Amino acid sequence: MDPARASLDRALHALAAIGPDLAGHANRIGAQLWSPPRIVIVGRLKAGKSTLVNALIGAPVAETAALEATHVVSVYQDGAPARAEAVLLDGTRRPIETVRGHVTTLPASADQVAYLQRWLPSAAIRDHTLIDTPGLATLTAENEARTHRVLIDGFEQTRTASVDADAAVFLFDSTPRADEIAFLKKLGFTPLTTLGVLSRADGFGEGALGVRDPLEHAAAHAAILAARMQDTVMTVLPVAGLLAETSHTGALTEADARALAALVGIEPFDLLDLLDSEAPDASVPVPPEVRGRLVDLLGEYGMIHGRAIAARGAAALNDWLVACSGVPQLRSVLAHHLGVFAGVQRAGRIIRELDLLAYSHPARDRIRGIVDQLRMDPALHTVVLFEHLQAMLDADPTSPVTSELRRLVEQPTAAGKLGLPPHATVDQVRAEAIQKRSWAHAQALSTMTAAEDAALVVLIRTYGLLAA
Ligand SMILES: Nc1nc2c(ncn2[C@@H]2O[C@H](COP(=O)(O)OP(=O)(O)OP(=O)(O)O)[C@@H](O)[C@H]2O)c(=O)[nH]1
Ligand SMILES: [Mg+2]
Repeated sequence: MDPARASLDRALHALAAIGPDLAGHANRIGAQLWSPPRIVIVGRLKAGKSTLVNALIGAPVAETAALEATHVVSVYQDGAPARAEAVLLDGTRRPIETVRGHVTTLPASADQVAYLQRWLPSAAIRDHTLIDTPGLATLTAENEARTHRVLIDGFEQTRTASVDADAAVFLFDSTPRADEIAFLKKLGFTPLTTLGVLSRADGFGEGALGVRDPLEHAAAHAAILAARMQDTVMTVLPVAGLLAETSHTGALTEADARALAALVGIEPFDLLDLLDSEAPDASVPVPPEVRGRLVDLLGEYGMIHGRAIAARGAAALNDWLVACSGVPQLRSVLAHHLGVFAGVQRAGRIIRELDLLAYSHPARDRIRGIVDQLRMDPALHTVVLFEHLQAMLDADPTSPVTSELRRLVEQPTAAGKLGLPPHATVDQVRAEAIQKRSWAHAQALSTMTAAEDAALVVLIRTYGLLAA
């Protein structure tokens, strides 16, 4: 068990020991402690959200289509047997039939459904639950309203119907629009709990026929966007969701590889022409319906550039698709960064739930004692810093206190937390910590907001710990 979780678990046991009604609260809050963080996938209509969800889960469970596909928020969590429930706006739950993993009919009209909960036995979602959402700025106004309701309105109001996400993956296929960024800000995530994804990397820029390789171009553009959007996202990763879905869900067959290999030697431009035509052509070894299947699986980029690799078989083609997809890098960021900060955010939420109890319950003094002890616990130091970072991002995002807090939370080593290079000596670390502590003391004499007041108290303590 990680130390932060162990401390929270101990606190919940102490809470339960106070009285029988508090045992109920401890169980309710403990359920959050033991469930994996929730990551919500948001973005423009048709950005490729559901395709990416399928790739990450490793099975084609979310509906994807060229027309608007996702109508209700869907929560995908690890669990057996595979099953689904609709959670209605009034909090009631209704089981839903699935046919080979697909939801066929809803048990109520879509505007009565808060979200769908799906359980799938999949190791890929053991560490974080994924939430697929309807596209933003959708063709139908109701869909956008539904995303707002579950993520924003529902967030504060109806606990039963709210989705309670801990982090977000924000998808866009070019430069994000101002209204999308504004929506994202409303969700209340921090840059540490928001990952940008430049989707459809295989069609980026001039696309498959362009002079510049779209994957390389997308990677370069993602780096530019990451620098420009650092107040909103931790980083931006290029992802080719279609190639990811095909290669991660086992869709590709040996027959597909053979058919693709047979198209080798055709000029790219002629190949795309051929893909557009339905007519059988005796000179082409691959019939139109197989060509159609290949485009659906691989897209234009995958077809043009995959042909030579396909000659080595489906496994080689699959490996190449995985490498092109950007999913290995995405998984790594999910595991080592976004997932970690989602866990920090989750721990903070648990502490705030305890705060609420301390305000409202007759045993408030003893509960307050438990919470105060938690906030001083070294295992939860990052969680406390993160709470202050959230408050400062609201109160004064450009304050130097905010950037100090962000670095302290984000960097794993003492040198990194102080903005020093990784090879800094112990003496350098101590000197810098002492200097920063003096700086924080000086800042505390003239603060601009209550949030800054509170944050500086914790900064001073943190630099003291680092100096020691
Ligand atoms: N070429 C290419 N096509 C993609 C990619 N990602 C998704 N698509 C296609 O784009 C279409 C829409 O993808 P979805 O995953 O349904 O998009 P979505 O964001 O979930 O859409 P809504 O739920 O309607 O908002 C599908 O036909 C996908 O096959 C990609 O990386 N490359
Ligand atoms: Mg979708």
